[in-house]
Amino acid sequence: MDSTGESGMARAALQLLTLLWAVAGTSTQTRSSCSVPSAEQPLVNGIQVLMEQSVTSSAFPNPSILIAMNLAGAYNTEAQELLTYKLMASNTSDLTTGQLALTIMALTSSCRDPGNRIAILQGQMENWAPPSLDTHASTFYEPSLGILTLCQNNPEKTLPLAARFAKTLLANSSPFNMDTGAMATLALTCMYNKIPVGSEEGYRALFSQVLRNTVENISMRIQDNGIIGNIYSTGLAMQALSVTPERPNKEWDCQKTMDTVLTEIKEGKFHNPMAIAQILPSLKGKTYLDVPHVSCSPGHEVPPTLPNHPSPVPTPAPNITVIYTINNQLRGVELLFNETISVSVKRGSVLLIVLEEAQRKNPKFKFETTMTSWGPVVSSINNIAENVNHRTYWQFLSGQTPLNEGVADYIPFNHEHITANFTQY
Ligand code: B12
Ligand SMILES: *[C@@H]1O[C@H](CO)[C@@H](O)[C@H](O)[C@H]1NC(C)=O
Ligand SMILES: *[C@@H]1O[C@H](CO)[C@@H](O)[C@H](O)[C@H]1NC(C)=O
Ligand SMILES: *[C@@H]1O[C@H](CO)[C@@H](O)[C@H](O)[C@H]1NC(C)=O
Ligand SMILES: *[C@@H]1O[C@H](CO)[C@@H](O)[C@H](O)[C@H]1NC(C)=O
Ligand SMILES: *[C@@H]1O[C@H](CO)[C@@H](O)[C@H](O)[C@H]1NC(C)=O
Repeated sequence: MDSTGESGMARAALQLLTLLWAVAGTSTQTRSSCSVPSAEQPLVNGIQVLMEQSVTSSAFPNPSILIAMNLAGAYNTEAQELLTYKLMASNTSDLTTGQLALTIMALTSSCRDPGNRIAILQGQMENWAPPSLDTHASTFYEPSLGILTLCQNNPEKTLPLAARFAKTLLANSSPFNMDTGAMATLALTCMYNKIPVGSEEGYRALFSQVLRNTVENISMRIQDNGIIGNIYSTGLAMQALSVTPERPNKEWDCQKTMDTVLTEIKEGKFHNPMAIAQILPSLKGKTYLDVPHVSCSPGHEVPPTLPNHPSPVPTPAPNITVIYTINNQLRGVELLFNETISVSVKRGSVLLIVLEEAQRKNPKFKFETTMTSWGPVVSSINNIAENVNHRTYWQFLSGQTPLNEGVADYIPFNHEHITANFTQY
C-alpha cells in the first residue's frame, strides 16, 4: 500500500475516533487542543476584568456579557448579580428575537429560570418568515441565536423549526457571512447532537449538509496567521470549528489562531466589552453549547491580581487631519449628496470625534447615533436614516476598505480618508 493510502486510512480512522468522541459528548471540552500559555494568562484575565467593569447600574444590560462571564467563571460577583437581576426585570416585548435568545441563554447560564421567555421565542421562531433567496446572509444571525436557544431548551419541539431554518439557509444565494455562519454552525450542531432517536433520517442528512457547507466556508477563510474571517469574527469561528461534527477540509491549527488572538489582545484590539464577550469563551475552551451545563456554585473564582497601570500622564498630542466624505447615491432616496470636509482632531481621537468636529464646522454633516450592545451606531447623516425594512445603513470605509470597528472605537491616522456611504445589506 502506498503511503498516501496509508495516511488516508489513518486519517479516516482518526476522524472516526474524533467523531465517536464527539458523539460520546464531553461538551465542556473543545476537541482541537489549544490553550492559553500560562505566561499569557494575565492578558486574558485583564480583558475579562475590563469586560466585567463595563457592567454598571446605568449601563444597558448586555446578555452576551453575562454569558461570557458565566462561561469563563465570573470574578466580579456583584456585576454578575446586577446583570442577572436587570435581565430578569427587562421587558421582553422590547427585545428582538436575537436579544430574547441571548437573554434566555444569559439567564440559563446564571442558573435562573427564563420563565415564559422560551415560549415567546418559540412563537417568534414559528412566525419567522424566511427571507427571499438573495437576502444578505447576516439576516440569519438572529434566527441562528433563536434556534440555538430553543435547541438547548426543547430540541424535539425545535426540530421542524430548525429544519425550515436549515433549508432556507441552504437555498440562500448571497455571499457567506463569517459571524453568521459561525452562529448557524453552533445552532445546527446543537440540533444535530440532539436529534431524538427514531426521528426521520432526513433531519440528520439535512443538518449535516448545511454544516458541511458552513464549515467549508469557514475553513476557506482561515488566514495564514490563524485569524478566521477578521479578528472580531475569530472568537465565534473558533467556537464553531471546535464543536461541529463536520471536520474542516483545511487543517485548522487552533493554537496558531489562539496565539495570534493573544498578540492582537496585546496590541489593544479588545477593549470593546462586546468584542471581549465574543472572544473570551474560546480563550477559556468554552462555547455557547456549554451554556446549559454551567455550574453555579459560588465562590471558587479567585479574582486575579492585576498590575496597577499608572494613570497615563496627559501629554499634549499634536493634531492630525482627517478627510471625511458623506455620500448618498442610493437610487430611490430623495436627497442625493457627496460632500467632503477636512477636519483637525487630536491624534489618538476616535472617529466619533471627527464626526462631531465635522458637524460643528458644517451643519450638512449633522448625524445621529443609536446605542447598541457594540456601542453607538451612526444611524442618520444629513437627515438620511438607516432603515431595517429597506436594509439600508451607513457603511464606513477607509479609502475603499470597510472599517471593522465602529465610530466609537476606530482611531483614524493622519491624512486618512474616511467615507460614510449610504448603502444596502
Ligand atoms: C447584522 C450585522 C450588521 C447589520 C445590522 C443591521 C441589522 N438590523 O441586522 C449592518 C449591516 C447594518 C451592520 C453594520 C455595521 N457593522 Co455589523 N454586524 C452584524 C452582525 C453580523 C450581527 C449583529 C446582530 O444581529 N447581533 C445580534 C443582536 C441580537 O444583537 P444586537 O446587539 O441587538 O445587534 C445589533 C448590533 O450588533 C448592531 N450592530 C451591528 N453591527 C454593528 C457594528 C457596530 C460598530 C455597532 C456599534 C453596532 C452594530 O446592529 C444589530 C441589530 O440592530 C455582527 C456580528 C457579531 N459578531 O456580532 C456584525 C458586527 C457587530 N459588525 C461590525 C461592523 C464593523 C459593522 C460596521 C461598522 C461596518 C462598516 N464598515 O460600516 C457597520 C456599522 C456602521 C455604523 N453606521 O455605525 C463588527 C464589529 C466589530 C467591532 N469591533 O466593533 C461585527 C462584529 C462584524 C465583524 N466580525 O467584523 N452590521
Ligand atoms: C412592556 O412593554 C410593552 C410595550 O412596549 C407595554 O405595553 C407593557 O406594559 C410593558 N410591560 C411592563 C411590565 O413594563
Ligand atoms: C459555502 O460554500 C459552498 C461551496 O463552496 C456553497 O455551495 C454554499 O452555498 C456556501 N454558503 C454557505 C452559507 O454555506
Ligand atoms: C464624490 O466626490 C469626490 C470628490 O469630491 C469624487 O472623487 C467622487 O467621484 C464623487 N463620487 C460620486 C459617486 O459622485
Ligand atoms: C485640534 O483638535 C481639536 C479636537 O480634537 C479641535 O477642537 C482643535 O480646534 C484642533 N486644533 C487645531 C489647531 O486645529
Ligand atoms: C456606496 O454605495 C453605493 C450604493 O449602494 C454603491 O453603489 C457604491 O459601490 C458604494 N461605494 C463604495 C465605495 O462602497
